[in-house]
Amino acid sequence: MKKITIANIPGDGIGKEVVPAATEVLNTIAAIHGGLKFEFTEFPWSCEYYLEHNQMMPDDGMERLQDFDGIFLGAVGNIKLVPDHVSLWGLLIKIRREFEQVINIRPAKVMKGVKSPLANAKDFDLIIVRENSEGEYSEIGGKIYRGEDELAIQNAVFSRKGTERAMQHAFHLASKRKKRVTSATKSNGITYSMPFWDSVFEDVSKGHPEISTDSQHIDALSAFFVTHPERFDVIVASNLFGDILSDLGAGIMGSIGIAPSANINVNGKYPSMFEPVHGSAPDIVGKGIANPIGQIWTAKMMLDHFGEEELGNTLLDVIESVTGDGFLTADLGGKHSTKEVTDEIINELKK
Ligand code: GGG
Repeated sequence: MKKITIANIPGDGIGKEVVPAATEVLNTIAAIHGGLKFEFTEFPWSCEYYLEHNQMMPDDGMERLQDFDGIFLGAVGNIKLVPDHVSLWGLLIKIRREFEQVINIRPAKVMKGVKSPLANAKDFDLIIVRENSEGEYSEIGGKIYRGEDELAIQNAVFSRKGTERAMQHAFHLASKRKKRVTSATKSNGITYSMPFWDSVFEDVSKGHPEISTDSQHIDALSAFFVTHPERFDVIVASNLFGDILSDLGAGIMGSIGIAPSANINVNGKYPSMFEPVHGSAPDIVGKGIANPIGQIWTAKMMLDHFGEEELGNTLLDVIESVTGDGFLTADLGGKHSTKEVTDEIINELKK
């Protein structure tokens, strides 16, 4: 029996609704498989936890997470209770940084039965590999002066090691797909970091002659993303470019409620963390209408990560057959509840 230990952190808002839904789906998959067992341990760390304890997780929180195989997170944030910079940096970003989850993978695909704002939506099926630890989101910089002389400086940091590992991961993913990697650059405008990014991409490409490559400036790439989505398979991007592109991808998918993501620790020293792209959505909490697909698709990414790609692909096929049959929550223009969509996915899995 293959046992996989998972730390469940439902977090805030609809995280508490969609994590149990996706956990039920994973338990169903394990039961059907027979040789696989998930052992879930739930942690109540959230903004409500903060109100009681004045911190988002206990002092030994990271040690308690360290020995799990993976972390399955819902959403973090409730600005009515705790400022976002406190809740996010105290839990979500803390885990990403301290567990060296240096790569963020965000697939984007228009599912059957889902209306996309894109006319040629059926060709939209790609993966964005976002460098997750440095780039434009370094915490290096400062502010000086006041009034009309006020000045803010933010440095972007691109290390060879960080850039290379994101690119290597993109090539690895492309080798299992259409064997194409596009690099998002802006070396015609950003004069040090982006030419460096391009040269690392050239070096990494040489080690993967079986993969076709191209490099596009982020502005043109964003336009092609919409007009010629068939040109893309795996896109590797810096922290900022990847962040923007993946939200564009989520928009094209029809709803941020279905977008999944994985934060990967590449050296295997710490657990990776799997979370949907969406936040806690306080406006729909408790109504039973949250879209569970972002979290369930995230569960598929977790299956892939643990070497269960066949099961992961089956789960994605089932999700698509359920959306194709019109089981859609309100964010996708449907009338079905979280429970109805989840139950239908479970019923389909059992067939
Ligand atoms: N699963 C992604 C996540 O929780 N992101 C944090 C975030 O965006 N928080 C703000 C919010 O939930 O509204």
